[in-house]
Amino acid sequence: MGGEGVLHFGLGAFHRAHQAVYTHLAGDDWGVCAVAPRSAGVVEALRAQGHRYNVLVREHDRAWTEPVTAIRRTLHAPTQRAEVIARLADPATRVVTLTITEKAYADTSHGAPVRLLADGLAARAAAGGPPLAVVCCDNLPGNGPATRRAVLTACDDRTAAWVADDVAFPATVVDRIVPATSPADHALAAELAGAPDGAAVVAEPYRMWVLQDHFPGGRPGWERAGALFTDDVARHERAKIRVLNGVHSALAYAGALTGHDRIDQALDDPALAAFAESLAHRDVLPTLDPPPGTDLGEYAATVLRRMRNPALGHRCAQVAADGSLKVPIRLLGTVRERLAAGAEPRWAGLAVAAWLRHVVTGTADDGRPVEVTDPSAARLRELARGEPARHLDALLGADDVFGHDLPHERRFTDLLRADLRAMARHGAGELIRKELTL
Ligand code: CS2
Repeated sequence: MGGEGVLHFGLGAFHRAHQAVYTHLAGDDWGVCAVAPRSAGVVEALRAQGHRYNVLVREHDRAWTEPVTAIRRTLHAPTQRAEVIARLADPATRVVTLTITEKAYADTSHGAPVRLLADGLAARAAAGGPPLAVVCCDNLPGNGPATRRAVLTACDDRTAAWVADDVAFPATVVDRIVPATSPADHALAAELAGAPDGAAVVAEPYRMWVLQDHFPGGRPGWERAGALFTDDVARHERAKIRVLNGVHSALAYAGALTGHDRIDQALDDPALAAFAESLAHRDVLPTLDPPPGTDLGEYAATVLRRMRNPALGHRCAQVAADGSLKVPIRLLGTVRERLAAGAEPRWAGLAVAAWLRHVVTGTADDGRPVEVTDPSAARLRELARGEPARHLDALLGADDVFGHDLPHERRFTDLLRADLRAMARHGAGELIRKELTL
């Protein structure tokens, strides 16, 4: 094959431990040209070692490295914009994958990945290029259509017409826990691989990828690496986003507020573990329709077991980041469906309250500051400035988060009000202990 075939946007750890691994293991001719939208660090590290790097797989006291050679070329978008556009227009590029984070899909400013993609597709359309697939590998619900909408919004009319006919946006679900690589991980990877590796990433052994098989320009044989192709992506997606990501976010906020640095440490706290179990089993699972052959109870148990892996060192602060974008996707779907079923979303509500307390106060139960990274933190704090009794009403007015429906759901707003009041008085830990250790 000429060129690499796959063009990827977002050179973070997740791509290197997920899609690049699948392409590597597919064992065919396909390779990846990976574009870094902002920082040059990983590009430089990869180039310095011929684009070869290791995934350091860690689980409890077991650790090993797996070399990955699927990335064959890297581009740094801020300094190589023309090359990125040319790659998108190149007929040899037949699949585009994206890991650009939830918040990037609404950003069409100059230099943003979606803008780059739209400009590149304009060049491809103008050259009468062959069809291709654009695959969103971020945790967005309905990620195929959502990406299509984002791209079409950024395109001029002529390109939009071409995109509508010639670009496929298959739905996918991605899963692998890939925390930030720590200095200790780098040292261990170097020891196990026998050489320093500036681009090593750390991951759990588990990985999963479900995709809709809609690739008009062809694709790597990812099924040989264990990917599942199905037309029924939606059921897998809901289960993954609501169980894994929903519980992850809940533990990240509750964990940070109660003084835990890492997700596995939060789960070692019996009250927080009971909270995670209740959220999964009592609120989330009743909203799900199991994918064929899946036992959702077992799935939830596996998810919690994976999160207990202490070797990953996954920090609550990392999972907590960008809550204003993650919470609506991960928890509010569960809240809405529980309400529609006439049930009280007790545990999903508590998770939302923990998020609000985290982002608005930035303070743990013991008075210490917690790390808050969220593009909406300042706006939400501004909303919660006035009279304390009015804070929640003001926050519920953030319709990008709560929509126009949830502020009118008394059952939900009463829960939030009571939980926020209890947390302000006694701390999140005390509330969770009281609710879960009866
Ligand atoms: C995590 C995810 O950081 C986060 O928000 O919930 O990155 C999670 O580890 C992955 O989605 C697992 O597939």
